Amino acid sequence: MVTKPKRIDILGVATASGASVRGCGMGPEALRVAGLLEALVELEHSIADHGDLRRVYPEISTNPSSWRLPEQRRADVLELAERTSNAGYDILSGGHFPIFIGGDHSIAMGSLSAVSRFNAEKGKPVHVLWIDAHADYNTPDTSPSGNLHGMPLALLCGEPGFDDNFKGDWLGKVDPRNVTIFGARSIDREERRLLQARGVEVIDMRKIDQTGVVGLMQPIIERVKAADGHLHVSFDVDVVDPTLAPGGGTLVPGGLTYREAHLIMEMLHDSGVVGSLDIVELNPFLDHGGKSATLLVDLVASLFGRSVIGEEPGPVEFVTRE
Ligand code: 6HN
Ligand code: MN
Ligand code: MN
Ligand code: MN
Repeated sequence: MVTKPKRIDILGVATASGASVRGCGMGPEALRVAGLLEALVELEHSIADHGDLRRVYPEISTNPSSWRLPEQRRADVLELAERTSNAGYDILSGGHFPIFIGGDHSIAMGSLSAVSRFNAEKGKPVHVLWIDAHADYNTPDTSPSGNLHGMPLALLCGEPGFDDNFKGDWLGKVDPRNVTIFGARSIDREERRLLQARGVEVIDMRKIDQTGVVGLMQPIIERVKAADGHLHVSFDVDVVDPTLAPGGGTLVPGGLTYREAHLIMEMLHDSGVVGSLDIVELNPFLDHGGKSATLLVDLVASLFGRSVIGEEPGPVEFVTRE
């Protein structure tokens, strides 16, 4: 059993600029409509909703086949990464638990930067659990698509290939040996080489099939506990099987079952080591009647203590919108 975090702060980052498929900019609102705040209040957490960071596009795309041009989307990603990093850092400095709701996975350039900057000052090691069908460890040199949502982990792990626009006070750093990718089933050729060279742990779906979630999660949790570390969980909706979560732009068959996904969150709750969370890649335009959004809200509830048997609820301190 775990003490409740001080206060949970929700920060939306309403963007799809890291992806080539539009729609996940609507993700934060869909998660709210699916009852994210209410689920946390129901569990008697105190929460604050900071609303959404978004970029007001200074120009209309003239590209008929796509939407915004690659260089425009890159400018969006960079601006939002800086703003997310700074806003996330302020939330952590206030002693609160940030939930970053996307938005495509490029928002983790900002969220993970906030987490790593904050903990570096405290001398606390950051561990990352990247729950995703993909590894998101491409660089501009290895990426087959050029899409920035496939690159946030590589950027944070200090991989070469990113130009100076990707540097700045906002950018944090993560040790690749403290990163575990969980649920992978689509990794690009050069990306796989990089992961192996850096010692990133990759738990693919085959390992999950053979060993099961419990035996794979336990050592991850123990390692963070032994290091007295901060665990950042980055949850990409496409890790779940597409039959259960169709609301994503880069779906891959053969994903987590409903119970596997919940069990991961339940174990993480009980571990008490999670200090921050991303919920990303939800595309309400592709979702089926809110199915994926609802599943994500239920998974967040599991991470924050929802259980069938129930537990002693703590007091509600306050609920605010900022
Ligand atoms: N995501 N590896 C592919 C790429 O384009 O780099 C897919 C990335 C998907 C990213 O799902 O967050
Ligand atoms: Mn991802
Ligand atoms: Mn993915
Ligand atoms: Mn199973």
